[in-house]
Amino acid sequence: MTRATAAIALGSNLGDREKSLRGALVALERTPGVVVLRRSSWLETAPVGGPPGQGPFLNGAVLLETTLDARALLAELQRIEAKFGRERTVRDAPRTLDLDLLLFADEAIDDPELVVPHPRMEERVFVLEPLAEILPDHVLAGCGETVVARARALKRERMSRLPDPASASAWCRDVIAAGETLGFVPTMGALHAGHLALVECAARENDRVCVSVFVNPLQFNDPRDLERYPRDFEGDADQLEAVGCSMVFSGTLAGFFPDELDATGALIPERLIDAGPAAIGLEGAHRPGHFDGVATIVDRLFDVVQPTRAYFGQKDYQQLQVVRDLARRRAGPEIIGCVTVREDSGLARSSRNALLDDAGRAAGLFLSRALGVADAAWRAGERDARALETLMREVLDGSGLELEYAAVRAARGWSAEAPGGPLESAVALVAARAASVRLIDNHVLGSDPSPQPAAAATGGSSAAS
Ligand code: PH2
Ligand code: MG
Ligand code: MG
Repeated sequence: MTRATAAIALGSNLGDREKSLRGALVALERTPGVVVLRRSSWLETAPVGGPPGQGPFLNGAVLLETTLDARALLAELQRIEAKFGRERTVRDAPRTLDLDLLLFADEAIDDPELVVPHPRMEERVFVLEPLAEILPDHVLAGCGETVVARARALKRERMSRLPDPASASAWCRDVIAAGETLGFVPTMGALHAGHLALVECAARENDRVCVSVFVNPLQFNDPRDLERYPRDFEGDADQLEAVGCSMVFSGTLAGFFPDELDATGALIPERLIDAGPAAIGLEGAHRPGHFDGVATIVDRLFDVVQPTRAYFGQKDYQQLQVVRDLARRRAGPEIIGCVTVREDSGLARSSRNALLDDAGRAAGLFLSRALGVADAAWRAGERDARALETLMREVLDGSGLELEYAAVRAARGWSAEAPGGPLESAVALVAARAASVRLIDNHVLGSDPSPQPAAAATGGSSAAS
């Protein structure tokens, strides 16, 4: 006798729904020629289609083995539906019990009264989500995806693309009012793997994720740098949608600061926020006003989004300290610093890397290499800041880079001041120009992963060859 495996969808949105589904399961188990192999949990789902005003469904799926053929099994399903008071009146009207044959062995049937595989199952989350529990790896004939993958893709919401802070603010308010947590990743666009890692982290830790894309003129010292900063909003948005972002928004300076611009369209100076002591020295010294511009826009973005948590890359180490101080002063949000994402070469991911030519890219590798040398010395016991800085400078000399600083600071209790005595925790920070492209990088000494790629860690001269 041939045995076929079949998958059945169960649904109910009338009467005692759970009793009907459980009863259907028992009736299936008692049907001669049918053995129930697996059942899903029952999932509450909103009604799709059908007359307005009907209540939510309880849906499930069952996998069974049968010696019946497909038509005989269908007749049994209809007998069980009738037993549980199913009436066939209006199409898709509320029903005490609906049993649909989804799959029958690998048969394709196209009769007036029976179509298998079920013709709409690949579009229906209320079918695929329970089915994913019992047949996750089954490949769907229409789309070629597995049941799990297809269910996940259908559940993923369309990402909202909003043009201004006002509409973003309304969207975020609805999310928070619904009791959901909201993760926020502020960016200047030109997104790379580093940004996407922040979004993925935010998506794991929050119900929803919102990203801003705004090239903030307040934080640029050099108008030429602002001018040529890479911009591609639609390209950025497509990447964000693929990693589970719920909403992306952009804006203009006037949109973020209505009524706070002067006649030339610049922000009135008294509106700038003082970034505080964390901004003194290093980046702050080389980019006057930069961190005030960062603090001002981040403070405004936090007002717009009101996030539960906000995510920043550790690549901008000093910025992370500035933002932590800002969030402390404002009493929120929670700030999460995420590990720097590097290319295989060791080069820290940055939007500005796109501006590097081949020579600049080769020179840029010396930054992570210098950090790697400091890291190795730290692991070997060196605790003197000066000595560590000297080691980094030796690597960077002759790199072709125009060095701005190679500094070691205490990692706990950040201060841009050079430390006095031996260090208990340390972060090494470097900034340099490759031709006109300014690059920065840093590493908390002794932390993993090391900034040096495995190949470069062995020999010191690989860069010159
Ligand atoms: N069944 C339908 C139409 N709409 N919606 C949900 N959530 N669950 C169902 O089982 C269902 C539906 C037609 O069979
Ligand atoms: Mg049906
Ligand atoms: Mg149905």
